[in-house]
Amino acid sequence: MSRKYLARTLSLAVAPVAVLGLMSGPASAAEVFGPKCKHSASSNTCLTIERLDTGNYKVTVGIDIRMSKATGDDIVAAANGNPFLTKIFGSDGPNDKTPLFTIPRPKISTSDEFGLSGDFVVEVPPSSLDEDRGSAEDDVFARVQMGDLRTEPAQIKTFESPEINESF
Ligand SMILES: [Ca+2]
Ligand SMILES: [Ca+2]
Repeated sequence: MSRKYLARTLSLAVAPVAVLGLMSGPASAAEVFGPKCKHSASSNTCLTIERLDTGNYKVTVGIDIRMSKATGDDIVAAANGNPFLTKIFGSDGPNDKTPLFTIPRPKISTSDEFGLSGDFVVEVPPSSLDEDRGSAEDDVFARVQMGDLRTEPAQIKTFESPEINESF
């Protein structure tokens, strides 16, 4: 390894620590769970949960569904601008899933690189994620449904993120 490369590697390794040092103020650093992503050849579905200084949680779901930009634009137009229905669920095993809340108003984009993409963000109180009351750990995941209304009947495709298992 050349000396120049080594020096660059060392400075890169040190940089993130310096940034973290600058960002952490007197308040405790924000706690982030995830992103937890389920990736396949045709889609990627991610869930991230971040504890805010207020005690609330910021819940973010992101999805990319592979297709051409043209197809994505057609699906969005056929659905009047929003083909998505996104909900956070609690899990108590494979046959026991309970919807907790919906995340409305996605930011939608289309591209040939990522296909049809949706970003969903909502801030909720801890009680919204406390699906196992009185127990230490809660099991939550995101379910995204995409409606393709170009055909009659409409086609609904369902995507799920992995679970985040934390005490909320
Ligand atoms: Ca549970
Ligand atoms: Ca709990």
